[in-house]
Amino acid sequence: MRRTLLVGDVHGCARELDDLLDLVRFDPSLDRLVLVGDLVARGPDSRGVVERVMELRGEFVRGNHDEKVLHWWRIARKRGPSKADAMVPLSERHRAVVEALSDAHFERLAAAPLVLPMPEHALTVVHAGVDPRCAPEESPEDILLTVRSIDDGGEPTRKLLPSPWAKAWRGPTQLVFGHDARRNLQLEAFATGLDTGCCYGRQLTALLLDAGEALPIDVEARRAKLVQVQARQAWCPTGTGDGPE
Ligand SMILES: [Mn+2]
Repeated sequence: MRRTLLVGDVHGCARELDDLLDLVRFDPSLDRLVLVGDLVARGPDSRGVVERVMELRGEFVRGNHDEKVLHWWRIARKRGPSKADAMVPLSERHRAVVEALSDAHFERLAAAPLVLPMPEHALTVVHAGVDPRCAPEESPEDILLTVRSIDDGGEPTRKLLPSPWAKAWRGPTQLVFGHDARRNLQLEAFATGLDTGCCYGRQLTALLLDAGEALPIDVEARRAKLVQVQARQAWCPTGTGDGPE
């Protein structure tokens, strides 16, 4: 039976991605792999993750970490690595990623959209979220890549505040997203957050849907579609900032 596996933020955790694929007995000749972005950084093997996704012809939306290393690469390719270093200062974890990836890997990341509609499953994939006042396709790039909350003035922000954007999103589109490991699994009326902090030693979480199956609107029915593997270890310390790092 053909299925779609929608995977939360992998962040370089290639072994856990393999564990998840094994758990569901993923069949690359039949099944479809889709990721919510942030394939790279934090974990031990960003290159392995990108390679696996390319081998399996996986699809994904670009995450903020993917975009960070792409920003460096776009400049490096045209003007050289030292110009890129001057214009896009990299943290140690992003430096390790740009050193590990080949041009072919970067080209695959660069080809990923910010919004991936999946009408077959009555859902749309984004990395971080949307401005709940507009349709996903109309949300600004920065919001799609980094939003976490709605502030007191009603504006979307990357900060971790008491109101998650996902509670404010009233559909009608069901959104599947990642990015927000500190909130962990989120099952809202019209949004499902899959970042359960694998790179921090928690879990890698996915939704497993049959071909043509709409994402269940009922929260408990949706929960029944989740599959999860435990991280092999904590690969990086838990983040503290609200920034893009
Ligand atoms: Mn992210």
